[in-house]
Amino acid sequence: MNPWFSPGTRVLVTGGAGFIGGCLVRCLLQETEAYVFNLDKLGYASDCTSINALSINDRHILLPVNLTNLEATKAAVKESNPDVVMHLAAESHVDRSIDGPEAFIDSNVKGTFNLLESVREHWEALSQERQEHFRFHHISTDEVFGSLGSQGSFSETTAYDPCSPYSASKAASDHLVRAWHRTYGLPIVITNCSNNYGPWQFPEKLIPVVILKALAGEPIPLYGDGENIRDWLFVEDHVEGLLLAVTAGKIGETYCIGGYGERTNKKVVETICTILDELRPQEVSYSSLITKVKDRPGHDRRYAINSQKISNELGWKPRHNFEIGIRNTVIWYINNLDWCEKIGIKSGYQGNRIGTLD
Ligand code: NAD
Ligand code: TDX
Repeated sequence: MNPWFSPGTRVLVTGGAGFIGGCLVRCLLQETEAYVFNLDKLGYASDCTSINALSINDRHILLPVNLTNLEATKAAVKESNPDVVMHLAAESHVDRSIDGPEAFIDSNVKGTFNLLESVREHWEALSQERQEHFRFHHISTDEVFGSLGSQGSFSETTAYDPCSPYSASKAASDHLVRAWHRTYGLPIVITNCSNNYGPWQFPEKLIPVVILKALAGEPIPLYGDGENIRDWLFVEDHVEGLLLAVTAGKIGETYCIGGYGERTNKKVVETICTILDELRPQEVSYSSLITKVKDRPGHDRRYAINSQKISNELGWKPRHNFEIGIRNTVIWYINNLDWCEKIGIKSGYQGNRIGTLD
């Protein structure tokens, strides 16, 4: 681990009760001696089971705060008195953004604005030495760049062209963060990452949906023709990239993080079915459950990331290839069906199709 997170460093993570934030918090607690302040509104996708289960979690301080509340956000920043802010909190599911875009504007745009203003106030009052080491790291997505044709890939210089309310709200938040650097001098770093997968992902995203539908013997929904392409990255590899970017990245710069894992959705779903056929054999292959359903409105065709900048400048590369990562993920879900059931009940989400405009 980079020595920048020296013992006692105060890291404010927003969205640390979510899928990627949770992985980051666990990594910080296990591999550094930093204090981790976890600001999260504890929404439908939040869960701290994985953090609470760690043997070392006394440096984890949960701050149940909604970023849409400016006063509460200011108080949380004051209480955590951070050396580093890693901002992951966001409404994150494209299908939900189609049904209810306002929540995405509130959390992702207004929430980021409130956080930036609270952090700017904090940063301006720091001693010169702490100011010099301070970083605000904004965690974003490749979806801000829109949709690719069959060739090419996104990089740090790709023009923004978001298509969904979710990606438009993330694009807006990227612009705000960059503006707070250019106008007020806030020392920021931005990362834009491709699709993550792994343990503890809320079961509304493609990979857990497929595993759980298959195990329940229910139709596995494949949107449209199933030929849309995503660039899959194991969540721990993303977290390693985040830690490199925040500790060694250049102020004001953007780093794209991708998995070198381009697959059509059809291929991803078939791969999961093949693994399940081996681990939980049934008379008929799970692939017989794959069902083409109505397409997502505004469905981006293809994402792919060129990660050369973070590889060349910071030495990042993913450690898990898709075959290993997806197998471990399927095994994790098989062994944690009780968690899936609990979070389904707690959130009120039972795997029904959303975001069709019907
Ligand atoms: P997630 O939905 O699992 O977790 C997000 C967390 O943020 C939740 O715990 C939620 O309660 C919290 N949150 C949302 N709005 C908030 C608010 N107003 N105030 C406080 N907390 C709030 O999402 P994730 O998949 O872990 O994604 C984390 C971040 O990474 C997001 O910013 C997302 O845009 C970005 N990202 C995700 C992926 C991916 O594939 N999942 C890829 C690239 C980037
Ligand atoms: O049941 C499904 N069937 C299906 O075919 C679901 C849930 C999805 N899909 C398709 C839609 C996408 O082409 O699979 C692909 C992946 O879908 P999601 O898991 O919803 O992810 P995506 O829309 O690509 O966005 C994800 O990656 C970028 C995250 O949700 C975002 O938070 C991140 O920014």
